[in-house]
Amino acid sequence: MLKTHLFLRILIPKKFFGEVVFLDKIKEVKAYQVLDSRGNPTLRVVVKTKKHSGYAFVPSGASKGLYEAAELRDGKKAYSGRGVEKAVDIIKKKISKKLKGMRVVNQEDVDLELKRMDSTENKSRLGANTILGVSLAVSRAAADYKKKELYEYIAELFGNKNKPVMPVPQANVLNGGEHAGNYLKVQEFLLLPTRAKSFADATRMVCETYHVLKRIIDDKYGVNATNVGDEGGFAPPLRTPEEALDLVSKAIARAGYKRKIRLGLDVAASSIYYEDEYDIGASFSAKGLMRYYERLLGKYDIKSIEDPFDQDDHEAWAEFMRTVAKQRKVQVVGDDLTVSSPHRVRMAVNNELCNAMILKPNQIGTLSEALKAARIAMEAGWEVIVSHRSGDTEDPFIADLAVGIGASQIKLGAPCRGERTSKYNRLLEIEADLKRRVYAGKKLRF
Ligand code: 2PG
Ligand code: MG
Repeated sequence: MLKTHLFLRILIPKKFFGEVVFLDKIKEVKAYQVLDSRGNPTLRVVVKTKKHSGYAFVPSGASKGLYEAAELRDGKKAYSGRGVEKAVDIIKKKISKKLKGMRVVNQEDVDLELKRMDSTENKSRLGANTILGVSLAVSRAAADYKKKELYEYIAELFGNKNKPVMPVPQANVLNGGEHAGNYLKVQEFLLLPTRAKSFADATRMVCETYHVLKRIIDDKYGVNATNVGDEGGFAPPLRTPEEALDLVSKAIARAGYKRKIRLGLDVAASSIYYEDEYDIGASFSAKGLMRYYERLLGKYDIKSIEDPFDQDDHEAWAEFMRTVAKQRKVQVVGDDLTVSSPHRVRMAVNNELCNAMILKPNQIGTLSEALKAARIAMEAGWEVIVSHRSGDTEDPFIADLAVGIGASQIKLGAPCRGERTSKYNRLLEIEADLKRRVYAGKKLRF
């Protein structure tokens, strides 16, 4: 390789050398204002080299953490201020020029350059959405250049040499909180098919339970109650977490998957925290909420709780970990708490605030930083749950991300609506193509 390089160096005039040898150099970065699943504008970015290209869509959350990197929105009349034309302009006029000539295989260099150009703590100058679109599209272009599947290339970037692991889906089948027009305060009721044989088997279990749940809701609340929320889960007129948990538990049992599908909650507690009180249907102090969770854990087959407390209520997180989580062996997941930031994950590891994290690249803005956050978490023995956003697109990037880094779980909504099924479908394809792989359900502690 080195010899060929030297040989070419002698033959080719200096100014054309890089051009000929490095076919992975960025020629152009294109950007488009398109739509997300809520009918809000978002970005599609395309990175082009001479012969290769990569694209990415940017998702957007509703229940965002206080410490997430900032999205850039136009703030004009069009689309109620949510347009992303400014971001499109920045990519076309500034980023494309700056990155021209950089190599798509140098992900960290590209991400560092993007961070340098932005130069703010929370990526507010260029916008985390702007930066992320470019960062992810660069990685796809690199995979294309290397003739690798995206998950294979991500595994290489992450240094993951293990046998491929297919993640356990966390399927959000009942939507509440900021994702639905009902009074349910807990945002997500999740199916975790841990005892499946494969991802395909897990998908089947989720789909069958989802359809049984639809019939149960129809019988009890009528057909109007079977419409779906932002993540494809049903959004019936429920008020208390118990009502929701009763419905889901019944559906699991009726579908024949008792103890094979466990339950998860995303309380998204930062959205229900007002002046030291949590409004989860009834009002609780942090201590009261802990006791309430304990009762729920005793009554239902709940194995995972995401954002059980506010992002700044660290004392409650730590106490919950020391007491309830320890006794009950429950997975305590940081999302708004950790915001996929290496710095915040490190803080949560040091203070033992949780034992798992949600990984959403758009919370932090570059692929390199998201990978770094996942690495810190895995080294601490945490589970990593790669996740969609409530406003998502047809881009299945997170499916490849989960397999690439060997995440044990992926949160991808209900098996309903195209922006959700695109992730299931990509994982089904990856699994079918892989000769050797394991299903992560076997390795989980619950
Ligand atoms: C969450 C997410 C995804 P949002 O809280 O985990 O389910 O919701 O994208 O609205 O932040
Ligand atoms: Mg969450």
